[in-house]
Parts: sequence; C-alpha cells; structure tokens
Amino acid sequence: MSITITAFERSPDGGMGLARDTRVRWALEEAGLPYAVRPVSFSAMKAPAHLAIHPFGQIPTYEEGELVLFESGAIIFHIAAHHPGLLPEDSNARARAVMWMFAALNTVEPPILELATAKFQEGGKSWSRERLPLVAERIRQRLGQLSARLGDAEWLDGQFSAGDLTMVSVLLRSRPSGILDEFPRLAAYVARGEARPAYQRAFADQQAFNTGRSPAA
Ligand code: GTB
Repeated sequence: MSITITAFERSPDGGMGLARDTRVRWALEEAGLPYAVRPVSFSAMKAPAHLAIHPFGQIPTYEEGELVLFESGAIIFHIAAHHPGLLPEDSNARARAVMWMFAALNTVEPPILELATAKFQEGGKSWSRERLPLVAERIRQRLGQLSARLGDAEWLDGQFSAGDLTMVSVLLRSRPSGILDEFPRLAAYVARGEARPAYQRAFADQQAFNTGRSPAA
C-alpha cells in the first residue's frame, strides 16, 4: 500500500527541517518505507479538500490506502507500531517508549511552542518584552529536568526508539533560540539523532523539497 504525506508547499523555515513533516519523514526512513509527499499551500490547507483529511487545516497528514491520519505523534506511533525498529519488543520497554513520545509532545514541546508564539505572534505587544524571559525560563526548567534524566545515556531508555525520534524532533525547535545549547548533554543527544542515516535522508529530502535543490547538492 503506498504512503502519501502532506507538507508545506514551501516551509516558512526555508528548509531547516523544523516543520512537522520532517519527524514523519524521519520515522518513515527509519522504517525503510517509501513515501510520496503532496505539497499543500497555506490557502489549500484551509480549503474543504484538505479539511476533510485534517480538521484543523494543518500539515502533516498521512494516507495509506483507506487509512487517513493527522497529528504527527499519531502518525509516528502508527509507523512504529507496524514496522520493526522504532518500538521495543518487550512490552514494558514499549510502554516506556510511548511514554517518552507523550512526554515530548505534551510536556516538552508546549513551552518551546509558546516561545515561538511569544516572539512571532505577540512580539509587537507592549507586554512582550516582559513575557519573553518568563517563557524562556519555562523551557529551561523542562530542558534541565530532561537533561538530568538523560544523564550520560545515549538514548532515553536503552535502544533508540520512537520516543527518542519524537523528543529529538521537539528539541530541535529549541535550537534557534540558543536554549538547547545551554544544555550540552541534550545538544549532544540531538546531534546523535541528527547523525542517524534515516534522519539525514529525511532532512535532505525536506530541504530539497523546500528549496527546489536536489538532495545531493
Ligand atoms: N499537533 C499537530 C501535529 O503534531 O501534527 C500540529 C500540526 C502543526 O502545527 N502544523 C503546522 C501547520 O500546519 C506546521 S508544523 N501550520 C499551518 C497552520 O496551522 O495554518 C509547525 C511549524 C510551522 C513552521 C515552522 N517554521 O517555519 O519553522 C516550524 C514548525
């Protein structure tokens, strides 16, 4: 069954890999699954055809035969649950890998997103200068806690899993602010994720897609 995902026609990040199709591409590459990408413009995202597959008018989506999914976490979980390599066989280890996916999406990502909102959507407000340090501090608190748990381990719980894939993808969004590099263990953890051949392929493909250059260039 062929797989099609959606992505920004042109990501606002110019191919830095921060839009959420990259994490789905990465999961597909880890699983060794071929896929096609359907570009969606901002206006098409809010039109009925796309809203029929994504009620919130966003990317990414995932189509595989009759199955249509939205939400990057649900898509990664689906891929991980049906193909070897992203979830451990042992049921307790599997539950913990899923726990880390939820932790990434529910506990670590929200303050990181809040900073982007505070900067880019609320930056012009009179109270923005006071709010920004508070939001940045909430990210530091979470990253400090995560760094303490990771310690000197390579991955969050034994072997690399969908939990790490999701967490690394989320942490990447804290790099442009400089906050990720305040936590050397997490910066090294993210670098280990980025060094994986599957991530490299996913990154190169999204970059080519967003810049119009060939992946080899
Ligand atoms: N919870 C959903 C998921 O995980 O799939 C969130 C999906 C989402 O936020 N999608 C964004 C979107 O479609 C793209 S990824 N936005 C358009 C809209 O809502 O109208 C978020 C994103 C956007 C831009 C950058 N960037 O330029 O750096 C990074 C990430």
